[in-house]
Formats: sequence, structure tokens, C-alpha cells
Amino acid sequence: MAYVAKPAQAKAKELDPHRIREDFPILQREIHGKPLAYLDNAATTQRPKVVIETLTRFYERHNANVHRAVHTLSHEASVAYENAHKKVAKFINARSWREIVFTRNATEALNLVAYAWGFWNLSEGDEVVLTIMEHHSNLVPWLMLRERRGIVLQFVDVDDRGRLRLDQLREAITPKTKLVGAIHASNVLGTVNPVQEIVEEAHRVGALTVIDAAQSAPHIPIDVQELDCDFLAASGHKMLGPTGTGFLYAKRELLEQMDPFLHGGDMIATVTLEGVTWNELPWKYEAGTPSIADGIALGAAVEYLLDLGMEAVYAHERKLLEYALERLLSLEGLVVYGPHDPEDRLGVISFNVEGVHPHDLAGILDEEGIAVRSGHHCAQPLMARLGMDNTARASFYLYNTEDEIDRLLEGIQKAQRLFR
Ligand code: C6P
Repeated sequence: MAYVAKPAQAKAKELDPHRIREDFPILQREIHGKPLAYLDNAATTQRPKVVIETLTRFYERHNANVHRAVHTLSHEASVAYENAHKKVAKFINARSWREIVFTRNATEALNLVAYAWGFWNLSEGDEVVLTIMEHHSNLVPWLMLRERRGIVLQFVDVDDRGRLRLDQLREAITPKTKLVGAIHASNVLGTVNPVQEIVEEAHRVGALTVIDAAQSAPHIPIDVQELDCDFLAASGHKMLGPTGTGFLYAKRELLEQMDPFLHGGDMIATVTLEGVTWNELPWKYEAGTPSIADGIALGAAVEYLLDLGMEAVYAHERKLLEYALERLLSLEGLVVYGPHDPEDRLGVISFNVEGVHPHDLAGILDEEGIAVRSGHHCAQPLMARLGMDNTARASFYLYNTEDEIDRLLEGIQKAQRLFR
């Protein structure tokens, strides 16, 4: 089990999802005449008013480019943008805000690791160990490096319930291993991987680690100092921030040693026709005009989560998960993928209804105002390993309620009746 509840959690204040829902204007919407039940949070979450207002306020009062001018607006924008990095650093307990690079999404953050670190530090025969559970974002860049640099990829399997084979991981990590990459929580199965143990195993042979926290950072407390991971990527838009936001955490010494992979404005200190010197961290890795308003609004999202407390967010979602698992597992004609023990997973549940294609099921649920995702979830090797090609997927967040899970069950039963 990767996320072990700490004693503090027992004291976590209880979230009131009905109160929280008032902060999210979109949750007041009706879809096909029914109240929206948004259960597609693993794809992207909704935004609270404070995030939407931060965007509007920026454009109405402070809009200017950052780091480029001495006028008041540019100064205000620069300070707010820097402060957003500080909030994200606090959110994951980084040693310094300079270890936080803002990116467009988790995919860009993971590509940054592959191209700024992997391309220059890996050569033929070097081994990278990945799990079979990786999202394509932490898989395809390494497949590309295998073609371009001749690196060797080792994949660690899962058991039939979708839990990582730690025995295989230990065997796969050898002195040839230069990097171990692992998804923290699976976007298909909800499985939480024991990343602390994975990092320890990697460091034993001197390998670096990249953790894909796109599905964990929004839902459980993350402490990068405690994890001691070298890189960690996450999506801002899966944790109440605007689309077009994500971030990479990397240990400062690595960010200092590495060269950026995007070159141009703002990321340099000096340029002559003979060469360049890099800007200070983290701007060295944020070439060109960044998504300033979105980045600042990500800071507001992170503050909103910190105010509620991540222990409380986890405790609420844990209750929803237990309720949903119990109800889904009691339905006949339904297959629920991933671990059945809530200790081993988070609130992302993939399932299939016998005789109903997941896209048809998602369509019927939509008629009931319920949003779920259906498809391969950008993790095709995992789907192939578990003999699935498409699934329906419900994923929860802090504003979801047990009532919405009841509606999901009723929708599934309606589909079963229609397809009988
Ligand atoms: N998963 C889903 O499951 P971006 O879109 O770049 O911010 O995040 C990519 C990504 C990386 N890792 C994991 C574990 C993810 O789940 C995702 C995104 C979404 O519905 C879209 S495929």
C-alpha cells in the first residue's frame, strides 16, 4: 500500500461536498434536464469560482508580460506568477519554489524529463525501468528515446488485479538501470503504487526516478522531500486549475546540471553570437511567454485545496470509493477492474457491463446527466495486459456525493434493461 493514512488524517476535518458544490458554478448545470453528476475527474476537474475569478481579475487589472518590463503591470504580473510557483512548491513540500517548472500539462513535464535529461544522459545499452501501467505520456517519450538513443526499456508487470509486481521491479533494477519511471496512481485502475519503495530501490543502484503524479497529486498529500523522488510531474487541470497548466518538480541540482530543451525568449541570461548563458531557475525551462493568467490561477486552485486540507480531500474521496466499490461489486453482469481493496487504490473505477459497449453505456449515462469517460484511457499496454480494450470509467473528486453514485448505479441498471 502506497498511501498510508497518517495519524493526522484521523483528525482531518470532514468535507461537506454540498457546501463545496456552491463554489463550482458548472455543478449547478443541468444536462438533458437532469442535474449534472460530473464523474470524469480523472480527465479534467471542474474549477471553483476563485480560480475563474483569478483569471478574470488578472485580465481586467494586471495583464502584462512577465520578466520583460519595468512598468507596474509587468511587475505585478511577474510577482503573481512567481507566487504561483511558491504555492505549488508548498503544495508538494518542495525545498524551493525554484524547483517548480510550469508546463502546459503533465505530458509536457514528462517530455521535459525525457528530452532535457534523458536525451543527453542516456546512451546505448542504458536501461530505463517503467511499469506496464504507465499512461502514454510516460511511455511514448521513452519509446522514442529507445529508437533515437538505443536505450533498453524494462517493463514491470502487474498482477491480475492490477497491482504492481514489486518482486519483478526488484529484479528489473540492476546496475545498468539509469532511470526508474512509475505512475503514482493509475488513471485506469486507480491502483496506488508504493512510490517511496520504488524510489528507494532505484536509488540503491544510483538510478534517478520520475514519478507521474497526474492522478495522485489532486487527491492525496504529496511530499517530494519525503518521497525523495528526482522528478515528479502533475497536471494543474486535474486539480482545479485551468487547462493549459501542469508542472514538473525536479531536484535543484538536476535542474542546474541539465540544459533546457526549448530555447528562445526569457530562458536566457545572455546571448552573443558566440553562445548563451541560461536564466536562473525555473525560468531556464519556461521558454517564451508562459501561460501567465493560467499559472496564477493554478496558484489559486492549490490554495483552495490547501485551505480544505489534502488529508480531508483524501478522507472524503475514500468514503466515496468504499461506497461505490461496494455498490458496483454487488451488481450482477458488471466487471470492476483494479484492486477491490480500497487500501490499494483511489477513486478512479473502470468497469464494463456485459453486453453493453462502454461508449453506449456512457451515452445512456449522459442522458441521465452523468458524465463518465469511456475508451482506452491512453494506457493501451495496460489494457492489453489485462485483456480489456475499452472500459467505462467513473472518477470522483471533492465535490462528488453518494447520491451521485446512486444515480450512476441507476443509470447502469437502465442500460442493462435496455440491452437485455
Ligand atoms: N489522463 C485521463 O485519464 P495531461 O493531459 O498531459 O495533463 O496528462 C497526461 C496524463 C499523464 N499521466 C496520467 C496518469 C494521466 O492520467 C494523464 C491524463 C487523462 O482521462 C487523459 S488521457
